[in-house]
Amino acid sequence: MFSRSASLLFAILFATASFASAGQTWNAFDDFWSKSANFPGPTTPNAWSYGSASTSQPNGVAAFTAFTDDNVELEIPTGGPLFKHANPGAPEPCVARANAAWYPGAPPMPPFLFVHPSDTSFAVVRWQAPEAGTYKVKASFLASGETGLKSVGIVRYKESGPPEDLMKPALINRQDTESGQKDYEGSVKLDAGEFVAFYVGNGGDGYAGDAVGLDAAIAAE
Ligand SMILES: [Ca+2]
Repeated sequence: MFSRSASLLFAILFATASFASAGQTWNAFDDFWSKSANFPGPTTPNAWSYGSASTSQPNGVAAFTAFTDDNVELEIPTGGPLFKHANPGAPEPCVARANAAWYPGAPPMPPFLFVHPSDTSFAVVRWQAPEAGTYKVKASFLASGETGLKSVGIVRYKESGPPEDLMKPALINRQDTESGQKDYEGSVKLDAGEFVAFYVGNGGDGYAGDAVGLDAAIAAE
């Protein structure tokens, strides 16, 4: 039987390991980092990153620019309006951590990240494979239902290498929708350092009603 301290040490070693063990999971909501000193911190540091990409790219990932702290929010205030901005005047695009209680009628579980693009950029939540392997990717995009189209999609890609190797077939090609939920579940073989990017755009109809909830988790198989 582990002592409490031994269990804690094991947990720390497991959390900081740079290799992927079968069954290891990465959850975008649980691992969300924040500028807030009160936030307990991600369970797997640096696994996820948050940023923007130009809408001139077909799948919105080729020119990823990491967000500054101003573009991430720790928590959406409970009881806030339905999928409105994290804070009035908050920078966009942005990503925030939202509670299920955030809006009326929200599914009780799981919690979602609030993902909001700008008029000119996708908002991107991405995860980088620590080593080559097969990973199970499970994600749901929940469109806000506000009037106006939004784009959602999932791509896998590399940031450098031969052009034909940079963008692999998308897990979900860009889809423009006004409401409803889009789910994905599948296993993908990834090279070390390859990204799986979940993105939200403005749907091609400009800036209106573009907020989307994202639940994303990845597990090593
Ligand atoms: Ca729109």
